[in-house]
Amino acid sequence: MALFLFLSSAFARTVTYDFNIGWVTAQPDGFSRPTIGINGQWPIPQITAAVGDQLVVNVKNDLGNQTTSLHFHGLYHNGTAHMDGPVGVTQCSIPIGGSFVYEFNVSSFSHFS
Ligand SMILES: [Cu+2]
Repeated sequence: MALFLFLSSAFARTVTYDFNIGWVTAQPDGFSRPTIGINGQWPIPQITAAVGDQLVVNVKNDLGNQTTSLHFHGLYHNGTAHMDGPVGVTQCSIPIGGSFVYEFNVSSFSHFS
């Protein structure tokens, strides 16, 4: 699951989110179906942080039938590659019922696509 991170300008701070990843019923393509959501929502909640902030995302895998992770696509992770999220690349998947804490300093975008 890739997250969109919206950056704003502010003094550096710690920004914390609690994300329970679980199934919701949604219509991502116009047809109602089981969809992976966060905190019972789809579209998933937005993360708002500023460059220089410390981002903490407490993730719980409540999917019940599959593993997961969060991937912070497009952000630099100099020194925190283990927090970037792609399964099998920088971390093992979060097991069913398991938790993982993502924590890193938000730097500028490398790209956004
Ligand atoms: Cu990516």
